[in-house]
Amino acid sequence: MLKTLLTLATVAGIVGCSSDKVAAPPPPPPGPQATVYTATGAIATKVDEFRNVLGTANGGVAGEQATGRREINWDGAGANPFDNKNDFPANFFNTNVKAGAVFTTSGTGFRNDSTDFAEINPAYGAQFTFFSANKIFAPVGSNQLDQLFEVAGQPTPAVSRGIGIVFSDVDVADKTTIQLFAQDGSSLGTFPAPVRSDAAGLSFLGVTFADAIIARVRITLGTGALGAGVNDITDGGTLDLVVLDNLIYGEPKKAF
Ligand SMILES: [Ca+2]
Ligand SMILES: [Ca+2]
Repeated sequence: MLKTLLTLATVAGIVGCSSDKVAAPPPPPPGPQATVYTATGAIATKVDEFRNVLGTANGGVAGEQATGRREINWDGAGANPFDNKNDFPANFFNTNVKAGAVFTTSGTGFRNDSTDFAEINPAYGAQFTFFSANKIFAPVGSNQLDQLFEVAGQPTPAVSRGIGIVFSDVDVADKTTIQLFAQDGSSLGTFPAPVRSDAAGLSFLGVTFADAIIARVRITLGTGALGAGVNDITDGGTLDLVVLDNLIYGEPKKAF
């Protein structure tokens, strides 16, 4: 009798579970579809392809343009007074040059460098290289920075449809990334830069959307910050050090 009761209880339990079964919630609606461009080694062809996807170069023309792209290569003479120091102005590329980009970092500043950062650590001269001659860029005291968009020449928040970045010396997979955020702060995805495939060590990662929806770009460079006593993982150190060169982005459009 006891066995029968247990059996019935078991069956009842199974039936109970079955009747309590709740349909799985529907998957969240898909986010905006990203198109990703990557290259390593000889990256110039892919960089040009990305430029062409975004359209005409708008340089430092003030005011929102209907179409096209902006590009920061860090190499202009206007930046010379700030080069090879640790206080490159965060808003240089929307005040001195009206290109609609401003930067923030949890570190102590930014450095535009014409020596491959060899003045920070002589070993870096052999570690990093430029894509566009001859300056490259990194935050100081951090390996992370954010790029925000503004209407060119105005302190007006803006959004962009795409961002592409040239990196120097990506050695570890999935650590150097671009994370994109919409105007409401929601993530549009995190995209890894490809590991370098040759000694020159350049990598390219670009992401576009159909519409201008990117309000913030979080750039994470390898696994640690540059420093006098900090060597790259390929040079006796424990961190993957990475810096960046060209930033290419869709025309910043006033955010509403
Ligand atoms: Ca450059
Ligand atoms: Ca590295």
